[in-house]
Amino acid sequence: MFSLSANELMGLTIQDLMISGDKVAHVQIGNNLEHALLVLTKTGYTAIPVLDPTFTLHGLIGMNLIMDNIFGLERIEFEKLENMKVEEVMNTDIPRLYLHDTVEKGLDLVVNHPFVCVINENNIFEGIFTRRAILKKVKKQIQLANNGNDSE
Ligand code: 2BA
Repeated sequence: MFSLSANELMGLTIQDLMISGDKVAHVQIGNNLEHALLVLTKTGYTAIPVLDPTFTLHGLIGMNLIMDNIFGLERIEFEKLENMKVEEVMNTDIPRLYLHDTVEKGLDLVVNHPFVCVINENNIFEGIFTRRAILKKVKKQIQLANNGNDSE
């Protein structure tokens, strides 16, 4: 058996574990669905943030939203990819985290969301908090606790 110190983890803030904005793939307001599909396909991510030129966060766009919007009753309406803008289909009802929020709050949100966007008090995008980042940290803590117990 091992004892895992929750204090170590809970003392961290979102800023300590987030992926910074410059490393996050995104699309911009005004981009069409064709461009969004290209970015999603090339990066391999299923959903990414939608920002404007000032880096203000507006929503998320994902493969499922794009596909859902181009399926017509009788055929796939490929022309919509060029004609529709990301802001017409993006999801704006998304959770957000602030840089100084606790990891506990982030953990709560990533139970139901693969990642959560991190913003500052002016709604400017700072990065994302992902399931992977928190799982990596928990794994490290478990290994440390295990090693500690081995040497006792
Ligand atoms: P998904 O794209 O559905 O990816 C699910 C998981 O698959 C990721 O979990 C990661 O472990 C792996 N994965 C997918 N694409 C990858 C890639 N190109 N390189 C490395 N690993 C990849 P998380 O890392 O926890 O990410 C959760 C979600 O956060 C992703 O969901 C994606 O929507 C978003 N995301 C993560 N990193 C991103 C980035 N740099 N830019 C934009 N979005 C990102």
